[in-house]
Amino acid sequence: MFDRLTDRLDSVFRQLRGQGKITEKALDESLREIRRALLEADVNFKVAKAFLARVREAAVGQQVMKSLTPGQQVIKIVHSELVQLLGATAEPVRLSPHPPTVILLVGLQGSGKTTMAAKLALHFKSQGRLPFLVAADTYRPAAVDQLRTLGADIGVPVYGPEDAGSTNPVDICRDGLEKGRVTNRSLVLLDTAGRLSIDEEMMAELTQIKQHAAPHETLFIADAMLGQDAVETASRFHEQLPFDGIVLTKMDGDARGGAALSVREVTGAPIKFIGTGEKVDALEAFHPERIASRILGMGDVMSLVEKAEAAFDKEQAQSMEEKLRKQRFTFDDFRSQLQAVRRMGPLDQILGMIPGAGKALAGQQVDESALGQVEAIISSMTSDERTRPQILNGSRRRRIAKGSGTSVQDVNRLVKQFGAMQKMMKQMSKPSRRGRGGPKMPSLPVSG
Ligand SMILES: Nc1nc2c(ncn2[C@@H]2O[C@H](COP(=O)(O)OP(=O)(O)OP(=O)(O)O)[C@@H](O)[C@H]2O)c(=O)[nH]1
Ligand SMILES: [Mg+2]
Repeated sequence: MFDRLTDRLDSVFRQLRGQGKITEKALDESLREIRRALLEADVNFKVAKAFLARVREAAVGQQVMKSLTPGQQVIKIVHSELVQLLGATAEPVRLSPHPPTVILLVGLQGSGKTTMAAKLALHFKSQGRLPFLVAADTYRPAAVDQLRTLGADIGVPVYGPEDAGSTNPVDICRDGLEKGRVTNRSLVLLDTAGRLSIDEEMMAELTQIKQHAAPHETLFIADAMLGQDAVETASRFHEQLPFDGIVLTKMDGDARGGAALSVREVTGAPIKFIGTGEKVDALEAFHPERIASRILGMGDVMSLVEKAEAAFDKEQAQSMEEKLRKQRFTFDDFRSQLQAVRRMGPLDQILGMIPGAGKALAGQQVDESALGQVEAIISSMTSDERTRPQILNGSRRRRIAKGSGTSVQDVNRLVKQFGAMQKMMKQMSKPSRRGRGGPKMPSLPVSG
């Protein structure tokens, strides 16, 4: 997502960076280029225009900061205006102090409501909450089964009518909410039926559900691949049935990102989450600052850090760092890091967030099962072997291979790789070397 826009802006900025002094003419030339890049990214015309007016005003009125070149200042302004455009600060779903929090999902047919209901359920479940899914889609015969299957996959209970055809959605929501309450669920997600376009029947149905279920949050689910059409629909929908937030799905298929860049300004409603794939864990909380940095090519370091923090506990991370510095990294440490990395989610997604890594790894398969093998080998070692790998002679290696269901070659390879890794870590812990061959990061924009 945003790939093309990032490339275009990058070339504008490269020119700007090189200039010691910027004339108004040069500034306008750059702004024209940025405008073209935005329109190419399918950003709403009015939104692009207003955005550039704000950038221009800020740039012209700006005092010359000694620490920054004029080009860098413009980049910084574009970054902070981009953050504003995307909503300034992250607005998470507000959870009710009196559970269950009720969340209503609405949107057009095929926008990804049912998938998103499951994604959100998994998201909240992993935060230790007790989600409950309610299938209030009586429009499509298989809708209830679809949600049941997803619920079973993620281990979240689902309420649905026995006979969807003859039950009305308002009653389903009422019964589902009741079921959620008596079973002490802390969060109830109501999945509703979509239509091909905004029609009276759907709006009447949703308005009724909203009145009766009194949700704490109503989320509008929009397919980002539809670009400006999605923005237009969101805006019309919002006028008839006000919602609290927007969730953009299929961001993985939207290389341009126009919907994400326009929908906040057009509707006034915040984007709360984005869906980035068909799988139930392909969900990201929406952070304007991070998305802006991602668009400007800085990679989504913050999202990565957050995922890592959720997976590693802080103390563990600190003691690991200590060990790295003292070069006492063992197979035990290796194994627990491996486990933590796997908790972060699918590997290819994690790698995609590292600046520069996305492109470098494009098209390469990341083999998750190999990690399982590595874990098995390490688990077959004695604790002495894990702390002092140098004692791993031939007969020990044969025993380990047998115990882990692998071959001696597999064990040899791992021991060799581990040795190489220790060496690399030794180098990384020397500050003078850090970052030399690492991902390139522009010196600007700075945060704030
Ligand atoms: N690539 C991609 N596909 C998605 C994403 N979210 C949903 N989909 C796919 O989009 C299709 C429609 O998703 P659903 O969740 O069934 O959409 P819905 O809004 O519930 O559809 P109706 O109930 O018919 O209105 C499915 O094939 C999903 O797998 C996403 O973030 N990325
Ligand atoms: Mg559905």
